[in-house]
Amino acid sequence: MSKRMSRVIFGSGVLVRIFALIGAVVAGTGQSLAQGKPENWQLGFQKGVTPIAYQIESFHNLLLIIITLIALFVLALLVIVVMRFNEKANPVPSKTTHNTTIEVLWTVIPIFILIVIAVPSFRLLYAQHAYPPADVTIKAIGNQWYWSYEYPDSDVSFDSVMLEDAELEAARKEGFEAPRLLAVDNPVVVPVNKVVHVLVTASDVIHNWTIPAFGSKIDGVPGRVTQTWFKAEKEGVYYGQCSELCGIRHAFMPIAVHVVSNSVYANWLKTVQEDEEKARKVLLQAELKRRGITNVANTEINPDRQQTQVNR
Ligand SMILES: [Cu+2]
Repeated sequence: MSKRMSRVIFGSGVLVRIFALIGAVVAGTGQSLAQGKPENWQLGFQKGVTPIAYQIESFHNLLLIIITLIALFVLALLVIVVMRFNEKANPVPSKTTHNTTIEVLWTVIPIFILIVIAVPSFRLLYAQHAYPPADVTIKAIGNQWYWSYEYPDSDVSFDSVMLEDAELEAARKEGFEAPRLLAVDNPVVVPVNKVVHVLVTASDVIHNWTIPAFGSKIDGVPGRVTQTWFKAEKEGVYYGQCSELCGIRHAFMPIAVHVVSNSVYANWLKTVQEDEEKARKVLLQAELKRRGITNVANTEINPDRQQTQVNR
């Protein structure tokens, strides 16, 4: 690389500015994003809320830096070749064919780069498959085109079907946030800061159980049980979509997970077996409280008087 070129690339702080920009975009999008669902004009990932999601994000950021540096380096070499070795600038080309030093370098340096990538990559892969003991186990069954869930330890099971537009309106009036194409009639409910194992299977074709904010994504295969795990560290409602082409309504079998406090979870688990409507109210109370909403018509109904207070 010529002295002039290297001054242009490294000396003037162009690289520093590029990384500052990338950093700003990554950090900025992370903060402004709605929690648990995609956002218009989103850049980067949904904000993660599990240890695995954090690890995926930092691995992604590392790779982004490495590929940016490599792309800039290759671009610089191309520019040098075009400028210095075109027919006009260099009418009599050199006949050099081998250079041992440079051949060793272009073999050894990529090996080091791959090792730098491999270490966090295998660490992440291991973490995804090293299951901490489960606090809650859920079975998710993919069907054309909705999900069924079972809580094997509590004898709870239900179907989870996407809300159509008319139903969305009703849910919003009730007080739920209910985003289009993501909200379902019966969401999965799990306690915050607890290890949840999800056993996934399917009844007809291959589906895929995915929650981006959890870093969870696993195929549900008929006749087999696959699994994933997550430990959500923040209360909220988290959405995902079936991520395996499974037929005509593939886009309309979303996954919704309510992460709630231990007491709300216990309350929900108790009520959902006897009275689904009451269980919905438990979730509604929790959601309203979390969002700091006080003036919704029917906020007074609740099973054990634990969530009467919706003020922050
Ligand atoms: Cu599917």
